[in-house]
Amino acid sequence: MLSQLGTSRSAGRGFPCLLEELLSDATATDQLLTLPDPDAILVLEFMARRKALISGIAGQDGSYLLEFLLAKDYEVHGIVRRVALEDPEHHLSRIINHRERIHLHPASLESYASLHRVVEQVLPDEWYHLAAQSFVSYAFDDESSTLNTNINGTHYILSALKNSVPTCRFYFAGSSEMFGRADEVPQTESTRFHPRSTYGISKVAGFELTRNYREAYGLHASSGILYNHESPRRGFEFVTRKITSAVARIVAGLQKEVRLGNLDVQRDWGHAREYVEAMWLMLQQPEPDDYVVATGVTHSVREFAAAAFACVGLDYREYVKSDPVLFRPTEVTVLRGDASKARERLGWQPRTEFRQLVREMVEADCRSAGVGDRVREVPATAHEENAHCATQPGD
Ligand code: NDP
Ligand code: GDR
Repeated sequence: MLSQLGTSRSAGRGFPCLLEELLSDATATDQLLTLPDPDAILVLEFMARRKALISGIAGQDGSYLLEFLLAKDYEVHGIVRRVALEDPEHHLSRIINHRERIHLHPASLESYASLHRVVEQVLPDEWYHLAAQSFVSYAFDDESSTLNTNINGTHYILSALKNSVPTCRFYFAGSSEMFGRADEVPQTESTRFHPRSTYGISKVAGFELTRNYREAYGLHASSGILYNHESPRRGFEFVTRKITSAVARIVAGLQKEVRLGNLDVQRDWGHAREYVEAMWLMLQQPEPDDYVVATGVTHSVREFAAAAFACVGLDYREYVKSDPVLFRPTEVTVLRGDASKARERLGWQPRTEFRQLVREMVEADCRSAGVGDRVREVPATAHEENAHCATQPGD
């Protein structure tokens, strides 16, 4: 039986099932006992290798999470849309380097059948549900598809897990956009939700579905209420990457200016690489729960632009234009999270400061544009000294 473990595992049978079979098979147990220690340990390690499934594996967070899980020796599976498998160069650029080490499955949030099939094939130990229509502005252009994709997709996954592998631990990617026009600053897990877009509404629905499956069916289902987190892998439509890629193109002489919307909104920006660690920590807790994940420090879009242009010695005021066409019909003017619970219970805290994050993004974009040598050290500017803090990270 020991020799069959490999086949059984690739056929998608989970650790508890294999262990049960092994213990009920006297010959296999005897065989294991006679193996030299290192071999027996190898076999047990192989069997204990946990299986994680990431929906949205090809997105910013999915790409960091898969690297984090591979480093922890997980067997990593991911869901991508079929078109991504057909055209990996364009759709899988963030994860292409890991293609040989992960298992990709075609499925769509719009299709219960496709998600159910993947659940049955993989029988995961942990599911990180990151896939979503994640661009808030787009939610104003197409409310129905945002609601359908985000709400139904979450429901389909929870339902498939309940039916096929109820022991699987589940993470839902909630968002600070659920707070929207918040009654208080900073926001905690008990702040009332007041979403300002169908995106925010869809995330509140996903959050409530997750809570309901936890309470009704005993699923180990947790939600992270994550604030904006960025990186050089951020999509180009989000304001931070729009700014840093514009900086690089302007320096390279490919663009003259960048048009943004409301420059005065404030966000609590952290680094994506650190935020995926919080997701994992949530699923390692004995009990499922919900956690705010944030830095506790806010900056305005204007401050982000000033810091980004300063990295290449330019004054943002000469290049950034605020265009009312790009304002949102309902804006969330300020978001700042209080991650005390995550710090106390998960031992999580942010490590990258605002200026480091901006610089890392500008540097990466400038390198890609062939003007990496233009990035320089920038002293803290007045803008950054004016950062709005209710709680300093690490307090
Ligand atoms: P991305 O937009 O980078 O990634 C989202 C992923 O979801 C993409 O890989 C996308 O695939 C996939 N996806 C979208 N629609 C579908 C669909 N119908 N079927 C299958 N897959 C689909 O987002 P992030 O990585 O930044 O965020 C991850 C999650 O966290 C999202 O749910 C987001 O809403 C949430 N979140 C993000 C925050 C942030 O600041 N980054 C903050 C709080 C919450 P494709 O490439 O094919 O479109
Ligand atoms: P957000 O991120 O909507 O917070 O959602 P985004 O970067 O799109 O906007 C942040 C703030 O900047 C303002 N803004 C602009 N935004 C964009 N995209 N383009 C512009 O030109 C521009 N000018 C000003 C916006 O109005 C907004 O106030 C992100 C996503 O990752 C969500 O999935 C996630 O849930 C939230 O963060 C937390």
